Amino acid sequence: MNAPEQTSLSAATDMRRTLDAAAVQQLTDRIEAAQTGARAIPKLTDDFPGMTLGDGYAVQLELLRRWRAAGRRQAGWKAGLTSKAKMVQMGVTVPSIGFLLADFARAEGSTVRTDDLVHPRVECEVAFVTKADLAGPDVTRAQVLAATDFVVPAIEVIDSRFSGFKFDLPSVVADNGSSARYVTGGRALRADGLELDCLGVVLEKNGEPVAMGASTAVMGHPADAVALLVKVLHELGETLPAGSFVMSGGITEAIAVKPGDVVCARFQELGSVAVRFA
Ligand code: OOG
Ligand code: MG
Repeated sequence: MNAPEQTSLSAATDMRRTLDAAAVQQLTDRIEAAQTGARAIPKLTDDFPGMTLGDGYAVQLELLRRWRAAGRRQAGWKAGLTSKAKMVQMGVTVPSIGFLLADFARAEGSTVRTDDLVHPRVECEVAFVTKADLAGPDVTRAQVLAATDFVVPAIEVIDSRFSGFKFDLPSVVADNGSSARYVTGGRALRADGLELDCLGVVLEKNGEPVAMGASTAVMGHPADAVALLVKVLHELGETLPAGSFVMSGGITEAIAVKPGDVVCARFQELGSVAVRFA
């Protein structure tokens, strides 16, 4: 397998902004309406071609602020576009992060509705739960692992709110990294007993293998994606508190799902996670 395309961390964390406060509010209105109404909209850069990564995060953080003010609880964060398979599929070469609300979670083995989603896709990911705070621009893989309480296998259900699932980096960041639902399952295990950088995974849809890979595809080691996430948070003036749930990014390309599909992600060591769509 080829090494993941190397991306510059400074490129991922240049937070210069061009939008004024009114434009951030207007774009957050658009994203919030599209997410709540499960409606596809044109990507934001069609109207705001000068939009930067920093502008995208300004919209994302305003969306988070609104939803927390409405009483929704944050479970943690996700890193996305952290594997070459994902980058190639989406045509984006820089990883990004998004927030995860507790109410995005669905139970393993449950049936996930699709009528409140636009065009869902599934991804298999290694998720982390932390037991110590992580903060700053230079967190290492070892520090992430020391701060990890356990890892758990997960399926993320992503759902871009942009027409045709087509976007660029500022737009997808504003859309909270296409976050929609997530399902954990399998076995929660301590990281120190695992070779976390070489866990195989098979993604099955309706009993057929549709994608397969290994965790090394995520930046060489999924903990490095968590370190990248902490760096981006630092640039945004945030930290990763103990007790956070963190998804490290899809190992393979994402697979489209429709009502009636059953998806199972089978991870080496970590067990499997299954979910049905209706
Ligand atoms: C962006 C979200 C990417 C991942 O794991 O790479 C992501 C997208 O592809 O829509 O969640
Ligand atoms: Mg993902």
